[in-house]
Amino acid sequence: MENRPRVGVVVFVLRGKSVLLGQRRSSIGDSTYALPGGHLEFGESFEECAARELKEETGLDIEKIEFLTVTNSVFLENPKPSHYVVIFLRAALADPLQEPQNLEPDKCHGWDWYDWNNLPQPLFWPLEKMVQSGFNPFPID
Ligand code: 8DG
Ligand code: MG
Ligand code: MG
Repeated sequence: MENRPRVGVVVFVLRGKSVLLGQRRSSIGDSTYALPGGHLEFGESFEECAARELKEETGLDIEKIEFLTVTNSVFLENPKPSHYVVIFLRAALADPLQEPQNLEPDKCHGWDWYDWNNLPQPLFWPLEKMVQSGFNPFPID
């Protein structure tokens, strides 16, 4: 396949002061903690993509999906370099009591909630970069 930038859509699922993260199993960012998400499909809105990827990866249902920011990242660490424009959204659980399942165990070691002020290490580097820059996905109240 021709090497062109692809579009990723990822979502901060917010629950109280926590966010949902999973430890990746991938040639990109292997074993680092990252947000749920994946590739934008033809004809999809960002919100549809976030809800679909989250459902496929964790079984969770979300609502109040909102745009936060966009990044432009080149990944040189795997054998074939890749380049992603990534849309970051946030959302709330449709049912606050619903717990994530690891529905793609070949791609993730497991999902869990992590306090924003006590995030696990190592974070996937694009996420680490955002945190280091002071980015915060929570609404100001
Ligand atoms: P799909 O086949 O299900 O569509 O894709 P996926 O296997 O779920 O893709 P992914 O790797 O989870 O996400 C696509 C790309 O988005 C990933 O390779 C790099 C980029 N990306 C970031 N930050 C994050 C993040 O925090 N989480 C995820 N999942 N991807 C991210 O730049
Ligand atoms: Mg996926
Ligand atoms: Mg994914």
